[in-house]
Amino acid sequence: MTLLRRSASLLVWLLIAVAAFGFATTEAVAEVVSKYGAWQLGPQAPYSPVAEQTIEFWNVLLVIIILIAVFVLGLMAYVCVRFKASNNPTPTKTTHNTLIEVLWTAVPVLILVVIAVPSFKLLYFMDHAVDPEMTIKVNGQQWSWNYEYPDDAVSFDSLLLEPDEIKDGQTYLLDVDNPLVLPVGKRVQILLASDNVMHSFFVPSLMLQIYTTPGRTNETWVQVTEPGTFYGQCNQICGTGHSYMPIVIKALSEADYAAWLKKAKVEFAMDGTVRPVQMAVARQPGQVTMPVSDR
Ligand SMILES: [Cu+2]
Repeated sequence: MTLLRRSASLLVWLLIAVAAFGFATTEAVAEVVSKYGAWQLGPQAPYSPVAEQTIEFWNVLLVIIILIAVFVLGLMAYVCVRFKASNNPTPTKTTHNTLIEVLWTAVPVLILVVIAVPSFKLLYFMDHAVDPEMTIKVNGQQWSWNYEYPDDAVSFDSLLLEPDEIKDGQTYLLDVDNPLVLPVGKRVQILLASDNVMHSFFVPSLMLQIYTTPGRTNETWVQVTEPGTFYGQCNQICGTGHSYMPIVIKALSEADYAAWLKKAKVEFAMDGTVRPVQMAVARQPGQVTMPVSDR
């Protein structure tokens, strides 16, 4: 009996060990899938140099903000107790104190100057790619995104997947038919414009957030650090189809990217014609998403 019990418990432990090893290996091979989780607090994990530096700066600001909030709260609590009528029956008639007034002006200014230094450094760092290795053109449309690879004459629309097109592991309103595919580790210059109204190209885990504006070209850059899928959305209220133009960036290793590009050059070859400007199309009452022909 004991022998039976012992071998049963041994078997259970063996199964647990195998399961744990299985999890560990899938964990190591699994690619990054970056989207907001349920009950998530704070920003998404960073997967680009700009995102990494932004999160570092965000953490520094968090410490400064908490220190200031605790200091002000403590000061208020002290004043409430120390100077309440029962503890301080005859209040002083003081109205000015030069030292304190200079201090409460100078100290906040100093704090802002200290914050401004890393803030400007980061702003200039994220402004544009230094020596970009490739260029992507992003065009906002009503209501989808168009991606263009000018160096390779590749261009395609990226359309929302309708509920009946969603497969296992995909999310309605986040997944698209053709994601923007990028090679991992390459410094990519991104030029953005719009066909019609203002949109905003927003991918939080890569810290991309920039307007696409009709009639002008904006610039940003990205260098994805890990292979994976990174989700974002248009976050400028741009019209009735605003919720139906998510962004998916798929980062592939150099070899996988080369293989994708070879296929894309056939499937998404630019024919040299200029795309017509799309006009806004009113939706029918009760219609949930834009018909594909109108996007
Ligand atoms: Cu939009």
